[in-house]
Amino acid sequence: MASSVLSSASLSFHGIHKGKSNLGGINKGKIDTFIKSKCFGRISMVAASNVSRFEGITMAPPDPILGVSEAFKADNHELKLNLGVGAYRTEELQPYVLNVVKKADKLLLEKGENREYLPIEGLAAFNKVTAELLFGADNPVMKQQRVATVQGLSGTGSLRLAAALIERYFPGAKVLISAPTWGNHKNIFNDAGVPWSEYRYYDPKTVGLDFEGMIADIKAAPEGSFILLHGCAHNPTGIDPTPEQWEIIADVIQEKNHVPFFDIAYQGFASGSLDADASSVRMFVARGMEVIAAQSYSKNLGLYAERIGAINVVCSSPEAAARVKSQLKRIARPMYSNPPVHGARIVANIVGDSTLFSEWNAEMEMMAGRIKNVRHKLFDNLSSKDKSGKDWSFVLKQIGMFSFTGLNKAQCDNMTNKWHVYMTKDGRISLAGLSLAKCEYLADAIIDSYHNVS
Ligand code: KET
Repeated sequence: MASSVLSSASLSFHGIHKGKSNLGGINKGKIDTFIKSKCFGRISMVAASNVSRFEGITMAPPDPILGVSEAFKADNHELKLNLGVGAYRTEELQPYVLNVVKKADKLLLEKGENREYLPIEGLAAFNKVTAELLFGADNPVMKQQRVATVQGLSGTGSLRLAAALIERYFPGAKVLISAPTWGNHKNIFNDAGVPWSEYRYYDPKTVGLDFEGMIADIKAAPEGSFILLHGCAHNPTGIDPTPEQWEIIADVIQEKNHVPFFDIAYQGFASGSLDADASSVRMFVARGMEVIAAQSYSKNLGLYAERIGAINVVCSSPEAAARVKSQLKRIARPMYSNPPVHGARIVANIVGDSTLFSEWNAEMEMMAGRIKNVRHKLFDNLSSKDKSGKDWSFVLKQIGMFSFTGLNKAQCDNMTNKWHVYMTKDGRISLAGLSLAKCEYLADAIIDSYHNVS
């Protein structure tokens, strides 16, 4: 304590520095008296000017998703359940590090690679495999070098780069986002200064897709708009278009000369298959369309904190792709200079090694399978416990990490305040944070909130 008083004092007051060596045996009370007596004038001066320059800055609200985890931590109730953030948990509700990631980590440690800066665009080996995973290694766009791929700070950072590109090179162009969508999309486009509006997506009556509304709104958007689409496992609704509906969406986007802009944060997590989950993106590319796609490895490899993902822009010529890539680098450089290396090496090593790659696929299937199991158990519990005759089958129709319960804000508040179930206020629950053992408790909480809170 005494030394911290001394060192902080010595930082602020040059005069004390000299005295420091003479104070070896003095206790804290004496030091305080010493500081006050020697420097009283100076201290009161500091206090007088102690009105913060930041006085006008108001308190920001908690983040609607990540803020839920903070509230969860602060609750001491033994039955508490965190179904807020989309992060995979084991059946014991513990965070999960994939075995294949542990293996890749060990190999990287053995190799003892250096920590030099990456190039602005990221690790070349990562950029190659990430585009191949998304589009397919034998996709002609890869051979024709028509894809500009830049490693980003996971899905969020990659979306942000694309947003900056749109703001700079398509001034005034609008991004259309689904209603509802992942909460951070609006923040990303707002901060990048990109105007956005919503297209209809979710129909509360059917707890399904409002396909007609979606098509009408995309048709009505100004020509050349950017249409943000969730590649698979739509967040927060868990409702994806069917393959036939995807084709119609692509028809309309093509007719209107819009640009499809995919956010694909759950590849492999929706169905358990990387290829199946990329089929929407690949279908658009196969039509010869120019496509933007932001990828994330937070969920499918559990690399949440490594911040690893990529932005891909499929262009109609290799020359355009090279120019787009150069401009993405130009945007990244003053934002964060260059991306982190560790997650990129993990992905590149896993995808580049056939044994590790198949192990990854098996673990992804296991994770997707666990989520499907709790989805079924939750549905069974809801159906058997709720005697009102309400149809809960929508839970089974949804896909991916989430279930959109249809609970309103007051009902969600009841889930948290009465039942200690933490979830986002839009009615979304992360099934990845649920165990089979907790399904019955959750069903009780949902039934109570649905029927007893209006
Ligand atoms: N897109 C979507 C659709 C998405 O759900 C997330 C994360 C991201 C992008 C970005 O993830 P990143 O870790 O930046 O690669 N969603 C979960 C976490 C979050 O909100 O940040 C969630 O919805 O809970």
